[in-house]
This record gives sequence, C-alpha cells and structure tokens, in this order.
Amino acid sequence: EIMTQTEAWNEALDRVEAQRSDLLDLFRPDYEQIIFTGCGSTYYLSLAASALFQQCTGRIARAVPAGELLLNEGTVLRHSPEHSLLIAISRSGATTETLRAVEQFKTRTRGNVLAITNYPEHALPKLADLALVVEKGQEESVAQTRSFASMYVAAVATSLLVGARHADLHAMRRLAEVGARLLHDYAPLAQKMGANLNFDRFYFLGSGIRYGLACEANLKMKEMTLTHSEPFHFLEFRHGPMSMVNNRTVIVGLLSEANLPYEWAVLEEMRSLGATILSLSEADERASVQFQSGIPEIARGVLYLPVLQLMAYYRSLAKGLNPDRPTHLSAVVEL
Ligand code: F1P
Repeated sequence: EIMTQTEAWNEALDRVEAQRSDLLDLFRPDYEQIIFTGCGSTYYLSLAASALFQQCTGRIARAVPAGELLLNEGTVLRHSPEHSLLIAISRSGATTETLRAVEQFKTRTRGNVLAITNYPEHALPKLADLALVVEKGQEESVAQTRSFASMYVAAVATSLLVGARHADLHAMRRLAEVGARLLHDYAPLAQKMGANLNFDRFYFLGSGIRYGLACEANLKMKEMTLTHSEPFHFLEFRHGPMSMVNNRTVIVGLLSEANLPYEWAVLEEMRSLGATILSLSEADERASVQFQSGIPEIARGVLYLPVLQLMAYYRSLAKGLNPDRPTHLSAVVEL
C-alpha cells in the first residue's frame, strides 16, 4: 500500500476535479466557523489540512479530535453559530466518535458537513451534505498509509480549489511521478534507518503546514513498530523534550522553505547532543532526502510521507512485528 500510493494520489485529484462545482458551492457561504475533525490518523490529517486550508484561503480554520468535539463541544463550537462547516475525515466512515460528533454538530448548529472517506456505503457520507470518496475502501492494513496520503491530497486539492490557487492545484499532477522516484531512490535509506535497532526513540519535527504530517509520521512509528516516538513543532523541541536526546535518538526534520536557518539550528544542536538526523527538504543540499520536485511548497506536502512510512515499515519487520496489524488496534474503533 505504501508502494502503490502514488496512483491513489492521482485518483484523489480526479475526485476533486469531478466534484469541483459541488465543492465550490459548499464553501461559498461566509462560514463563521470551519472545523476539521477525525480520530487518530484522520485527526492528524485534520491538523495538516486545517493549517493548509487557512494558509491558502485566508479563512480561519481549526482542527479538533472528534472525541473532543463530541465530549467538550463548548471548547470548540461558538454558542450560536450562524453558519458552520464541519469537514469530517474518516477512512472507514464508521468510527463512532466521528459519527456522533457529526450528528451532534448537525443538531447544535444546523451547519454543513463535508465528509472525506474511503467507504461510500458507510454511515459518515450519508450524514454529510457532500462526500469526497477517495480510494473506495481498498486499504487492508489497519495502519493508514496510502489512504492517509490520498485523503490528504484530496484535502489539499480542495483547499487550493477554494483558494483559487489554480496553478498550485495544477502542479499537484506532478506529485505522483516525484513520489514514485522518492520511493525508489530512498528505500535503501529508509531501510538503513528503520532496521537499525540501536535507535530507541524517534522525534518528528515539523512546523506550520507540516506539523500534522510530523504527527502522522510519528504515529506510524508508534503503531507499526511499538517504539517511543513523539511529534513536536521545531522550536518547541528545545523547551524540554530535548532532555530526552541521547545517542540512541533519531530526530526527523520535515524542513520548510522559509524557516530553514531556525530549523537547521535545532537539528544541529540535537546532533551535537548525540542524535542522528534524518531531514527532508525540497532542495537543501544538506538534507538526507531531497524532493527536487519543483512543485510549490503549499502543494507538495504529501512528499514527506512515503520515505517516513517506509522507515516505519522496515523497523516493524526488523523487530519481527506485523506492520499491517498494530498491537491492540482495529480498523474501526467503537465507543
Ligand atoms: C481512525 C483510526 C485510525 C487508526 C486505526 C484505528 O480511523 O483511529 O487512525 O490508524 O485504523 O482508527 P478512521 O475514522 O479514519 O477510519
């Protein structure tokens, strides 16, 4: 599923294109609140997508775990929102928290709901005003890899469409070719890092539109390999977490374009404390993984995922685990 994901990225772009006018209609009202929600991987997707949506449309958006929207809606919803939009993301379309949160949102706000999911026949798309069905339930692994990437591509494409960033949207068509090249060229590096069992802790650093992706890469490491793993915003890492750094630590840096000096300062400091650095960048020659895509930053975030998913996969195998069946997890979590 990791290796075949780039085809699914193009299918996700096709879906957004096919539903272009419905999507534009749904986003036309001047919503007072735009909330992205999901659980686990799809909450992290919500974090990534909400930051990107706000950056490219200028409209305020936030992400919240569906469980929080359900149990603590007063910390999320405004008292009497006139127009609210909830973007509910769920691979299965059947996670109970997400379904209940959507039902509650509809009763409280009478707002609109966009679902992004893999299963047209499950409950979530039926609760929604509009559903973007990406992939049609093909993923077998409990851990989300291809599905995450393709739903992320759909969310980015939707954001660029709504933000009228037509050239950036068009550039997303080049992602699949670059992704396939990364999977080929960097598989040996992913294997070398993943299979090195001297490492015992991984920290994933990413800021802005990359933070949700750092969270997801961290979750893959945790659930597929049962390794201590955490995500942080770059500069946050120096405020306490760096106490954990030693020579068994890997720091993964999802580098930006605008803040490279700050981000490299953190990575170099951690290297001096004994950490091994794995850095991913568009074109910085110091980076371990270089995309060299020529695709604008806002449109190319999915490129961070394949090598990091592969690293978790190889570590899972090296530890004698089944990467598709994380301990204690099931594909649909029910309350
Ligand atoms: C959410 C989720 C996944 C996790 C596992 C259990 O599922 O928490 O993130 O990897 O599969 O379910 P969904 O609502 O996106 O189907």
